[in-house]
Amino acid sequence: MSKAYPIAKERYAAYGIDTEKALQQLQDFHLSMHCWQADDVAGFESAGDLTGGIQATGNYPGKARNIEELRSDILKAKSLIPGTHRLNLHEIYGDFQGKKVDRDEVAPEHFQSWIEWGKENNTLLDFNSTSFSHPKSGNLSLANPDKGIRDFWIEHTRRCRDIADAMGKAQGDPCIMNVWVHDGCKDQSVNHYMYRELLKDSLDRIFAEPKKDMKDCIEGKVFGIGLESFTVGSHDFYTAYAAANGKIPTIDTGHYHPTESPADKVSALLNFVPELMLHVSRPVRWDSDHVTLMDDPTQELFFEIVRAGALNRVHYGLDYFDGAINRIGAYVIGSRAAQKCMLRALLEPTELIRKYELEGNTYKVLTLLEEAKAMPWGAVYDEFCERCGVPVGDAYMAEIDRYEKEVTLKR
Ligand code: RNT
Ligand code: ZN
Repeated sequence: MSKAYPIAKERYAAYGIDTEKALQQLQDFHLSMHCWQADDVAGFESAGDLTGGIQATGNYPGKARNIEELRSDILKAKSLIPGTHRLNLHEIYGDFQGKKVDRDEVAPEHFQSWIEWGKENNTLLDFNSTSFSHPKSGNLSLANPDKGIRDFWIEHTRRCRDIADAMGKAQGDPCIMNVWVHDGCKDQSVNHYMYRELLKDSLDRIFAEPKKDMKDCIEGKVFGIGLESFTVGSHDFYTAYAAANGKIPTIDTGHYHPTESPADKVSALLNFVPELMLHVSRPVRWDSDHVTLMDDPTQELFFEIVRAGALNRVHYGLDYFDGAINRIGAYVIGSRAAQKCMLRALLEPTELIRKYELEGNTYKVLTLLEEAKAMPWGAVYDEFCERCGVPVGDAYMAEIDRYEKEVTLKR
């Protein structure tokens, strides 16, 4: 145990906060690590370009080129992140054994080896359908007026639900499946209503079959690159759809207007939908998917979840893909940052602050919020790392550098 932890424990105890309880809660806090940081969202299907309004920039050497390398990188990252975490797979990361398996042909068998890998490595799996980077993607998939193309993507997404259900069943814990489609228009369009009607109809058909072992999430956004003028699946569209159909909205923190607060959506949405999925990311000027940091918007998001008493109503996915830096480092930094934000929220003397607020004593509210910022939460996080047997503080850099030298730079 570090010398700082007992002091931190005492300081928090003075506010009635039990750091041991917070450490236990942090142990029960599972991130869903996105597999796509390891290879800049390339997947194993083809060597085609990344399309669908998203973009990974940077050419840092050593990205994972196949399923073995990807698994090795994920395990390396996990070994440097305290706690136990899930893995979030996209459909294009199936174990296709070198065969061409089109998106409307994919089936649970292509994820059997992932299911086994998950079991062997104590990692629960989540899943995503994949509408981007495919010849039939174009600007419109599930909202495409061309029936053939629309049916193709409906079939794909239905099959993805079968896969997610098989994963959930095998792991004895629901697989959280996210549907994000890029559908939109680059320029002016007078058919907004029609596109949204088509998307709604596609979703109705996709979700028609009830599933036991998976949960459906739907993710909106403001715009995609090359699709700047109109997004079919906007925040309002999916919020209304989720509320009307008991589905889970996905809040991607990069998918809102720059002055809009994703954190403020937590308490609004949770009054109408059962659960939330998060894609924690860091937009820089646009939906750029930079590595998650302990910045104000991220911190505010976790405060809102804890203050709403909604810890168990949220699924904590990460979603960033920076091709410009060491990719293992990206995983470790972003995952630890999300955990630190969660820990700070767990250590907030919320009940006391609530009391002052209800008494109308704003100066005391502000005092406690300000003082909490300088409380020794870092010592509690270090203690968490130590108890989990992972490097404390920046000590993980040595292992990342070793792995880079011995493994990724040799690719
Ligand atoms: C794109 C969405 C989506 C993707 C991943 C790869 O804007 O955020 O979640 O980032 O599915
Ligand atoms: Zn996302």
